[in-house]
Amino acid sequence: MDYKNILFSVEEGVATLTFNRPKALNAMNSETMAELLAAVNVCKTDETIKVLVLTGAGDRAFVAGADISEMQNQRPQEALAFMEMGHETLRQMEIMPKPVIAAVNGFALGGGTEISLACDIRFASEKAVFGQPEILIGLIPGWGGTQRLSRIIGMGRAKELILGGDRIDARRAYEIGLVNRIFPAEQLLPEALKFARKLAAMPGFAVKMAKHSINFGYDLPLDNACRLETECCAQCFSTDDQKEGMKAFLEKRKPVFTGK
Ligand code: CO8
Repeated sequence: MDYKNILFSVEEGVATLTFNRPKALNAMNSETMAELLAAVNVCKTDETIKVLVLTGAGDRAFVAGADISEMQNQRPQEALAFMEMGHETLRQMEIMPKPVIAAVNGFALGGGTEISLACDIRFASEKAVFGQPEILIGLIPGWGGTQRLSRIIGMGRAKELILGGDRIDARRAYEIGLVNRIFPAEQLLPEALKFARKLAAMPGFAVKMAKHSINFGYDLPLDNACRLETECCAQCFSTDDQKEGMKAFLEKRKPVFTGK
């Protein structure tokens, strides 16, 4: 697929997807959402891709939300279709059997915060700004914000952000557990890529099982969730990488993983 609104490249097992509509602060229109879904599908099926990193073009924004100019005149059915498309894309990305890192380099508002919430790990630049300002334009979050935000930062804090519509800076986002780490702006992408390369070198099946167990165990009763973990962990014992990892440990050498 030829992309118009994103840049997509792959190096050393790491795919980098850059939202590339800087004049609109990388606002997500339906065309960009379709491109994100297409790129997620490439990441899922291309065996050379081990990790996906998302970031925004320019120095101002990750994604400043869903495109308000596109949404302005939508009728409820059109808005519903746009929302469903966003939900489908973000869920596909969230459950993809490979890690996804958001490198949030500026405004991540509304749909921008929601995209980051569907990533496994959020790194932010000191300039990053998060928020769910939908209430200020007569909406509520429509791409998972009311659900994923409360699961990540807790219900009380999620309600404060969603009902109040305030923006928060990277420091506050870190304090409330919305972002994993903060970096000076120029170090954000290099650090995100460094961490991505580290994950790319991990035993791929174990990475897949860890993500699966966390994602699908989270909403289960504890006994069922622990059973799921047990099954995922047991499956790792069928891989060459498990044998190599344990053998290397006992031989006091670095393991050589093959992804099998
Ligand atoms: N959509 C469309 N265009 C945008 C958006 C956006 N979300 N954000 C910024 N832009 C555009 C501006 O219109 C402007 O364009 P132009 O130069 O042509 O006038 C350009 O980007 C630069 O923006 P500003 O001039 O406003 O720059 P400032 O530095 O003054 O302000 C802000 C930056 C604070 C980021 C400001 O642009 C802003 O508040 N943007 C909107 C943020 C927002 O409300 N986001 C949430 C949108 S709703 C949403 O995401 C819901 C998602 C799921 C629901 C789906 C329902 C169908």
